[in-house]
Amino acid sequence: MKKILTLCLAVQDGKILLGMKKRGFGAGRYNGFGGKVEEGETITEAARREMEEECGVTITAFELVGVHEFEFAHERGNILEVHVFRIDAFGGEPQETEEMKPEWFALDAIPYDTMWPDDRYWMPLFLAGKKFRTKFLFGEGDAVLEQNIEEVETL
Ligand code: 6U4
Repeated sequence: MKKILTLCLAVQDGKILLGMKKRGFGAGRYNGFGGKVEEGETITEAARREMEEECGVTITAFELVGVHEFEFAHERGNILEVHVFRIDAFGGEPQETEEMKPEWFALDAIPYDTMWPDDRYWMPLFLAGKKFRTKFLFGEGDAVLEQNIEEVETL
């Protein structure tokens, strides 16, 4: 089974916008904004909706830059396919919501220790403006057991 999710990362003036997830899957970690694609919506529509729901801003310029496939050792075959968008412009000011507390980080001070453990491996490609496809297998405590990161021309 495959679940399709979105992950939106806004970069502006040498900073990246992350959110501290306050509840649910990944709570206690900084991450981009996003979530499950709902029935009847496109992946792009889902990304827009999640940015509005989770930090109250409206995307005005974006690009799909990566696709991850995440799998957990305790449930092999259950794939999270996460579509990563770089958000180049948005309307409004990021606001704290019930789900996320937004915060800007300098690009050389990304809080990898409090993020998903895969992020430190692919974020450099993202920050270099590259496109990528990855596969990660997570074990106990979300440790990275296997990883494959491929730079691609198009997605
Ligand atoms: P509900 O329960 O419907 O509110 P929803 O907000 O739709 O959930 P959620 O919170 O499960 O979805 O989304 C998880 C978010 O975490 C998505 O943006 C994808 C992202 N994500 C999941 N695994 C990740 C990982 N290993 N590394 C990463 N982001 C991950 O950087």
